[in-house]
Amino acid sequence: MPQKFQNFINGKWVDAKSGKTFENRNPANWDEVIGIFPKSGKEDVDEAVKAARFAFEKWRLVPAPKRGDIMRAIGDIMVARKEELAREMTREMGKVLAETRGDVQEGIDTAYYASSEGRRLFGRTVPSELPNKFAMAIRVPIGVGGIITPWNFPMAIPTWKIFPAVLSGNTVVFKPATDTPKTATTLVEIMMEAGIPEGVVNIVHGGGNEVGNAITSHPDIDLISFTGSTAVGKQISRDASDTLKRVSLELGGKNAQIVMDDADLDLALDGVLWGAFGTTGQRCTATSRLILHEKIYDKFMSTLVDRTKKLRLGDGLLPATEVGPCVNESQRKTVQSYVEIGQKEGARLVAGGSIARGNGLSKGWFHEPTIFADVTPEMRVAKEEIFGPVLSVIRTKSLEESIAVLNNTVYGLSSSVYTRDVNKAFVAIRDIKAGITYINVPTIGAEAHLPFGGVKQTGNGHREGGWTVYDFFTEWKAVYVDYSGKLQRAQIDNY
Ligand code: UN1
Repeated sequence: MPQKFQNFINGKWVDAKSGKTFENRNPANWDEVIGIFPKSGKEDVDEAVKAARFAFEKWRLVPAPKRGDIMRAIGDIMVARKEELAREMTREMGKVLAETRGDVQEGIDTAYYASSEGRRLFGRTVPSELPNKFAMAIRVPIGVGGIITPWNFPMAIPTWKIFPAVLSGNTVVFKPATDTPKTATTLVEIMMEAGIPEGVVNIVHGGGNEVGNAITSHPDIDLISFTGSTAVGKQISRDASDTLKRVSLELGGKNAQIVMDDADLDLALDGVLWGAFGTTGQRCTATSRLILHEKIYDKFMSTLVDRTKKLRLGDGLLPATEVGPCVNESQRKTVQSYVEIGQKEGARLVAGGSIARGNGLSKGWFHEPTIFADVTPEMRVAKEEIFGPVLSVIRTKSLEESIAVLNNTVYGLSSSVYTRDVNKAFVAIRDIKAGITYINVPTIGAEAHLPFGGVKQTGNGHREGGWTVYDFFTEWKAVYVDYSGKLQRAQIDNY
């Protein structure tokens, strides 16, 4: 019998009020049920928000360094359980073990960063324009946060949001993706074990239409942090506008790697293979376009195609596997539909293009790593996010043209340039429109202590990661203390 899981509301494990459930299966072997989870609705969200609102009044008064101590304890538990967590995550969403270990590591890094931020949360003191008057700005927590997360980084992304939210003194209602409810549940268990008080973190499982919508339109939720598709992000933005919630959106990408003719081609090749087919292309930072200088185009393509065809697909728990399955059937269908679109548009299919069959692959959502050559910037496969193992290759003549092609998208998350010419590198850093630019590094692999996020339709201007995420989860309060003992009128008595 598959294990049954519950929501966690106000410190108690509970079923959905409706009693409904949904199943979660292993994408590498759909016969294997990971667990049965509550299919919650608005009434469950209401309970969770009530608990979070109540808990907030106490939690906001706990000194931030003390909250940081709990974060450190969370990190310590994650370190001790890293291998077990990674295995559970690979079973649940399919990416290879080395990558789920990395995903846990990002969570650990985020926990320790949050722990140390408990002793910073810096405000500012500034001089007042009047004598005997003190002026400062301090950070204060905001209230209840709605946390809505995707399946592709089932540990790291929830931690990016929940740890800084909670460290800052907020409480949260957490809705994880329905493809990765188990990892999310384990994360909540770890937080409780480390000493997070009841009501501070609540988890409500279920779909976007029921649980997600109830969160984004809830009058008693103050902020929303969401990672997912641009279409859903726009809808959240609209829903949240009625109650003027603060909203942080991390959305789609159509990231490109440029390879100049002066680049170290072996390095660039390793980079694009990892960026395009690591995580089966299912990262918002994945390399979806390769922009190749014409002088090296043919040579680079022939090795790229060879190496791509040799990539070993399989269950991510097996040590030889390099590329895991797509997360579910609908994701694989999207990939298949783009393979058709690319061919109809006249792109040349040079690797992959089909559902992967063969030993050990028949019961999973596997798709071959796929490359389209001779793609032009106007094709849909050059512009739209696919979120799967598909790479579109575009030929260019110069750095300027390469940057123009790279910028020719509504998205602006990650970008990469391979060159040995420092002048070219700095022109690229200046002119590329993206939240992240890598030089001689693939488009994936952001570190947890730097700002993470994108420009244009990749987001709405906020950043996760590092110190920047604390700007989202705190409000600035300006404080003036007049110790002159008399009424001093600013802008009037002093001028
Ligand atoms: C994502 O795909 O949503 O930079 C996050 C990276 C990872 C995070 C990806 N550290 O590729």
